[in-house]
Amino acid sequence: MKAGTGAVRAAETGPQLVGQPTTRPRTKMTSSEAFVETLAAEGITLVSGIVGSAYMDALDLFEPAGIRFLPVCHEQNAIHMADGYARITNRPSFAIAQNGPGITNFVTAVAAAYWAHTPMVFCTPSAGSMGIGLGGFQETEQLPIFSKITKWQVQVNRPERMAELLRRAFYIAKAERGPVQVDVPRDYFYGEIETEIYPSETLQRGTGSAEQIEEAARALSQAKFPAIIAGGGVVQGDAVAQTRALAEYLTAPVACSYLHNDAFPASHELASGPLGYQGSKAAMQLIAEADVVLALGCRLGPFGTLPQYGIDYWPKDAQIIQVDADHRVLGLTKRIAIAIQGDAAQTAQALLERMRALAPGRTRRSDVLAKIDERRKSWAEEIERLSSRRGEPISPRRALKIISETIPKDSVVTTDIGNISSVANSYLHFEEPRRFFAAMSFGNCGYSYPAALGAKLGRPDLPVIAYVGDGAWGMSLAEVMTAVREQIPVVAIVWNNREWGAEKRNQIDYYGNRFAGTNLANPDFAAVARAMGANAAKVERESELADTVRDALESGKPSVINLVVDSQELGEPFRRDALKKPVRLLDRYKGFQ
Ligand SMILES: Cc1ncc(C[n+]2csc(CCOP(=O)(O)OP(=O)(O)O)c2C)c(N)n1
Ligand SMILES: [Mg+2]
Repeated sequence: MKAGTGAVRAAETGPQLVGQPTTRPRTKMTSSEAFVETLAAEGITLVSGIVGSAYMDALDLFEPAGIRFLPVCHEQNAIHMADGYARITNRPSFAIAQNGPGITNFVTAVAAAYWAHTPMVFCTPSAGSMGIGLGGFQETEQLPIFSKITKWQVQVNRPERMAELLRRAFYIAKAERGPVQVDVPRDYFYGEIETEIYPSETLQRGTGSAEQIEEAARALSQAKFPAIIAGGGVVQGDAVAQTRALAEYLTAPVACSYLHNDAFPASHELASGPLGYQGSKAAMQLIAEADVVLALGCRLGPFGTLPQYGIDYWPKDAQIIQVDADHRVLGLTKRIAIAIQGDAAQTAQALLERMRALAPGRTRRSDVLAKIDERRKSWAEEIERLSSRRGEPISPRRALKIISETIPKDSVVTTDIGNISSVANSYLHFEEPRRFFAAMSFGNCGYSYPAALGAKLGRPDLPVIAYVGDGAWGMSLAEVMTAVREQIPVVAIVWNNREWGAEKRNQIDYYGNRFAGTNLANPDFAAVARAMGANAAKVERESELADTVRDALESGKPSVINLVVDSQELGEPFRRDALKKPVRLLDRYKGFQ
């Protein structure tokens, strides 16, 4: 092994310029060696994918370079796994597959990672440079496919540039937080080159201008009822402490943006819960009253700020201060009074310092604390009432409540797209950031299990639980074989309501109970999982649920719980905003109103 490689394999805080493996000055090596050396220099110790001849020369060097190759059953899941891994470690991850079909299998998951702002680099080996355009075997143009779902794309146009372009990809994945594609004509994994190996830089972001901080600090200080929305940027930017200090200074309620329930400690007296679908009514009521809203590390996504429970809570007359690392999301969906491109932690800190200078002796506002407490209690009581129905089959809400009370406080939960996974938003509370990984706004079924596998690989010390609907489970269950082979002890809870429930709800509300394509006929998922070598149980009675979940977590084995729930208790349609009552003009469809 070369001097320097093998050091700092599992960097905790992301690639650093000091202490990482480097090979300087320019040294003779093969381009496959440059490839794995660059990955090692970036702190990559795990690569997910499916084996393929296209990159076999580099693959052969993964192990000696200190990289674990994690083979999956479908390439989509390699990217979801990399997504979960990057989100939990807060470091960029890496995936690779065979040119052509292996790469097109990546697409859905890359789109999901793009909208989840997940930093990752994925390598797409492509047709050999002398065969491009001939349609020889496993060829398709691989750059246009990903052009709208990547932060940057590059094709290694000469083997000599392997290290340089791969390093650049990592820089952009971190700086712009999203997937970056490195396409490598497969013959460029071969050949002797001279190159240097060193890690990419990590961008440090600031706080916007001094004038903006002054203006925002004044607006917040003078507000009658300031409120804060903590978004994904608070999680990714390690800004919880600064957000909390700012909120405490202001006595401002803090809502988490949609599916970022881990952006603020749920037990804190100022926490009001998550916004968005099946979010907290308390959070919505409190935001509705605000005259100044600080949206911190938050793009104010349109779906996450839609009216819910019939409450159009967005405060239209409030002054909105939006802070985000990505200038492109500023003012995108809402009218903003002060738009700051900045790091969430540093900006929160700067705002607090400036406000303290303006008004050092600000007192805690007991009226606000009492209001938050009252709203939170009333929402908690409503959830309690909604979750009170006992009997078999178990009601999904009852099960959601029992499970959330059973799993250890520091658990990581991933959720899928589906009715029950989405209703889970009302039940999942977190004290620490990077504990909740939902499918985010690309909204693809099939996210949560592979993402949970990646999360567990990133933080083996934490319990990791995936919530998956039975429909979505059909897209993911093959990966139980991966979990068993690679010993990844994630607990999957499969919500078995024998239907694609979220879509069925639309048929109930809009399509006269005509259930085209929404009924499922499932095998016993526990028996299937057991046949794959996993620990598994079928749960039909409420009395068995908590113990089964506890046993699965304690087993230390990949586990699948086939949780049979009733199909009556479905939430609001997910997309009431986008559906219309059917209109039929042709006679033969008249009955389908
Ligand atoms: C890849 C993909 N295909 C289809 C959809 C449309 N879709 C949204 S929710 C849903 C139903 C999910 O059913 P299930 O996983 O059983 O969960 P449930 O709603 O029953 O809780 C479907 C099909 C989607 N979001 N993603
Ligand atoms: Mg279902």
